[in-house]
Amino acid sequence: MTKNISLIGVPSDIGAGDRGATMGPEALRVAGIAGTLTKLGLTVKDTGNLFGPKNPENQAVDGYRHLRENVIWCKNVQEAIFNEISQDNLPVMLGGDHAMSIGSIAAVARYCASIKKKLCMIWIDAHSDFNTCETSPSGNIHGMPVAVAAGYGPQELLSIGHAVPMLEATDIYQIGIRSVDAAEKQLVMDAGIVAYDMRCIDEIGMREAMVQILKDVDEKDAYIHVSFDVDSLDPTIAPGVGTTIPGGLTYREAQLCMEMIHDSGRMISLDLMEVNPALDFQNSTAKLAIELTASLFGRQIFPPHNHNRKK
Ligand SMILES: [Mn+2]
Repeated sequence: MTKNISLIGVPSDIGAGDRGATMGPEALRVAGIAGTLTKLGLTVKDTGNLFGPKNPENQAVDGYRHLRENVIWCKNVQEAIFNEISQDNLPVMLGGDHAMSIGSIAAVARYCASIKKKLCMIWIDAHSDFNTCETSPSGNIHGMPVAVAAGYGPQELLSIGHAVPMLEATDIYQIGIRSVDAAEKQLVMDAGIVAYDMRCIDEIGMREAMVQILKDVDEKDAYIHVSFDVDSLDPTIAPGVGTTIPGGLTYREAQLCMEMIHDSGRMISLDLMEVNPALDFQNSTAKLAIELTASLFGRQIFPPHNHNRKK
């Protein structure tokens, strides 16, 4: 893994139902993301914020809210992230609503195609984000990015990628899922997404879930794009999101997930999404997101399995 991190602020709430994720990048900066990663021995460059259309707060048209504006934002994201990853930097997108991941996935998939490397994605979220205009009750595009990545969606969004699909549905691993719209559920299953929902995590535990996912990724010898929606976390520890759903990941479950992804050495890009300071309490959700990001980049209590040291 590269030691050079590029932070890319994407102050958009264009794809969300609630306003306020526009303030997410600044909340993550204020909570100290650059300093935290620097302390781990990484070189951190903050490239500033991208620009895009303002939120017109319109109603959905033909099943999509703000499709034109989303396309402009996601193209900007794609360009910026491709530029960073091509220079061997590890891009960290500071979101911003989760629709912006259409741009980051497009960039990373394009990069992996250019170096002939397989790409898998770990999608940590309360939601599958696998809606289409037919299944979405709201038309909010932040409920659609996984579908678009897997090849389901309007041409305007699909064409942001280098190919359709950007990556195979069977190379997408979801963790923390507990809210899926009725028609969306069928699509997720038909597409072949590997979804570790909350019941599954209850039953087998985060460790076993991650062992299974990372073994699969190992066998594919793939790089990993991590897309982390803070609404995957339980709302009692992460209140600053637009779509709080009870029964989410605990602090330790989330930490273990991140620690194990780090140990795989396969992560090449990261999205930190949906932090909404307007709904937060004393920036606690941004601070928590940074604690988890530190684990993703190698912060450890002790080296793994240090508890065996006396044997
Ligand atoms: Mn999401």
